Amino acid sequence: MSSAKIIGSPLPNIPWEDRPEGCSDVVWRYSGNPIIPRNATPTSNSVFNSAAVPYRGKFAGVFRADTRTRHMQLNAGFSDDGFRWRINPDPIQWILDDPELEYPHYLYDPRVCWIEDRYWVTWCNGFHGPTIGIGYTRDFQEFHFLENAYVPFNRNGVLFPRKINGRFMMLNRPSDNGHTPFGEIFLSQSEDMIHWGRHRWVMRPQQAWESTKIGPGPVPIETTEGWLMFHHGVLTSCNGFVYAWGATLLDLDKPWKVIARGAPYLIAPWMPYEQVGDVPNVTFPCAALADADTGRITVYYGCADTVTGLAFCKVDEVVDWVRKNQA
Ligand code: BMA
Repeated sequence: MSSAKIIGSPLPNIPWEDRPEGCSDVVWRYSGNPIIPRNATPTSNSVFNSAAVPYRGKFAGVFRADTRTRHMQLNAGFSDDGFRWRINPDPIQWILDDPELEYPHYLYDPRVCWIEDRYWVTWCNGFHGPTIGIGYTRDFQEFHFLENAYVPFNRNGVLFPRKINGRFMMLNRPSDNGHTPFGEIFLSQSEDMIHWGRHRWVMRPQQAWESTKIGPGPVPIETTEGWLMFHHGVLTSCNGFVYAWGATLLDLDKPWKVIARGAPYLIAPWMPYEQVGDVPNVTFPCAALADADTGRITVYYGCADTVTGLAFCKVDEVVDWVRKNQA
């Protein structure tokens, strides 16, 4: 068994449920899934692919709460325990620091990442096609939209939770304007969160379950054995896309270098709430909480583009699994 430990803060109130008896899976689902229903606000069509973080002893987050006009928007939300969420009925009103910036045409698949002094928010931003928008908040009330990191098209901008070698780093997934039939993971670097360059290639689809495209999921978790990255992978079946997720270890100093990659998926759409919804057969992780004291990790993932679920694992077990299940 690996002795991997989380490098980070304790989170004694991490939402948690022990692995069910008789289950030998490395990652297991919460028995109360889904935790957020599609009608969590009076006007929401669906609440999924969303990001939660520890906030002032409790939890806060940025939620993809598509409306009943099917507009894609982000709403802030709050929780005492990480399980039961109050999602604001109104979307985030972005403050544009540069008036020449265009107000986001649409917003989806947010990630939230605490770095140094604030919560950074990244999302897939409508800017004449999808690209990565970057904003920040300190209190989940006032949100500033800083800039688009890239020209279109890109999806899945995922920051690392600290500077590495003096630079901010962001995993991302160049794409096209539609339901992209390809996708590999890249990493871009920045000194100021505005200008992104020094692009490095990270990895391509490898296994059948991810053969169409892959993309980064939650903010990577720093461990004693490397950055633990969960990623989603997409298979094209005779009946459409199937979204599952797996895990990879990245080098701590050069996080574009893969140390070890688990070949099988960890979670795939097996449950009815993952198989039935607005987009069938989707499990899509966007956030993870981690407790450095116990090694517990809790993942928030979107289910069938409709509701939000939780899954659990332990850092030593998942790192061990990645190392033992390489292709
Ligand atoms: C992707 C994004 C995700 C979504 C997935 C499945 O391209 O739009 O938000 O979960 O497709 O529909």
